[in-house]
Amino acid sequence: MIKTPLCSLLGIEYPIFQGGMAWISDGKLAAAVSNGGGLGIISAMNANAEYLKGQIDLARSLTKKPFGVNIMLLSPFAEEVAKLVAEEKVPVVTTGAGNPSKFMPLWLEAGIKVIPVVASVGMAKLVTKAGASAVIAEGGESGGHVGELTTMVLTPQVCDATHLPVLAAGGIGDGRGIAAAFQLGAVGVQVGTRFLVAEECGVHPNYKKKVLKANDIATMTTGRRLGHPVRQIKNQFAKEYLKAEYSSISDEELEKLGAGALYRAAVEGDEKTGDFLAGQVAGMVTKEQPAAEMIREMFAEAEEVLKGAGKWLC
Ligand code: TUI
Repeated sequence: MIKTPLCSLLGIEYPIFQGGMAWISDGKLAAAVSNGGGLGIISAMNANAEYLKGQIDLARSLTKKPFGVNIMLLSPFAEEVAKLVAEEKVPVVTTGAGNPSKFMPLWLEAGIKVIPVVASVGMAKLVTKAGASAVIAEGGESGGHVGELTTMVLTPQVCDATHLPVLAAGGIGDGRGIAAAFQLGAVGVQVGTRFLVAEECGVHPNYKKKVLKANDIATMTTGRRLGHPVRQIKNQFAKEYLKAEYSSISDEELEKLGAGALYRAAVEGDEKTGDFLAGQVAGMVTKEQPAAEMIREMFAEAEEVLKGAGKWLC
């Protein structure tokens, strides 16, 4: 059995979070992960409070276990969803793509455990001071909005910079990755891309197919010109977007080009014009299975790896 301080902090069986993936991580997927002993997380993405309330109610109808909500700080609805999670007293809030400090007093007042995703040591120190319960150190191997550092170098530096429990994220999709994260000092992991092919995940079947078919070099990043690099599976959309970034079109035109592309991938399954956000882990995800089975399998493998961790010592 692998038990870490994260399990007792949150009342979960396995120290694993399911990443809040926009248009993908809904109440049904979050409940399945929580019922499997991890922490399921609903993505508030770019949606309003009414949508999020519906997903929170759905999760509560499917599980009695704790779950979380991820708030993407670049969302135009960040303010209203921040208020909603406080009213609803959601047990855990994770944040992404920015500095959550301005919402922290509201969430802490509501008794919420706030666990921000950070991509740098500076942000880890800042959220530690602001009252976070733990931090997620996310390397650029992950899907969606990514930072510059890899999980391998970011995780130990974040562990050195904070007394809080640290979860590693980015590039983790099996038990070997979990064991490696623990060796870097993490006491938990966040996994996105592998849960995208969970049976309970309602993303369009074409999205799952793309992840299952992906190899080691199937992803690429775009978005550096606008300051928000995003990792996705290479396809017509991603290649055209990258070309446009290096052309003379205006930033406004470029933004327009990206609008709705994730929706076209996740909801409509449009293989050409959709933007299939995914982490580098896509290259090692090979089968669709129930979320609970994924969790059991990953931790059984991590245990085996950790038991053999001293095998090269002489
Ligand atoms: O947020 C994510 N992943 C995402 S958000 C998203 S929607 C989006 N689409 C286009 C452009 C931007 C966003 C799709 N996937 N992951 C968590 C994450 N947070 N990764 C990196 C960070 C991060 C980056 C900078 C956290 C804090 C941060 O601070 C910067 C600062 O100093 O404000």
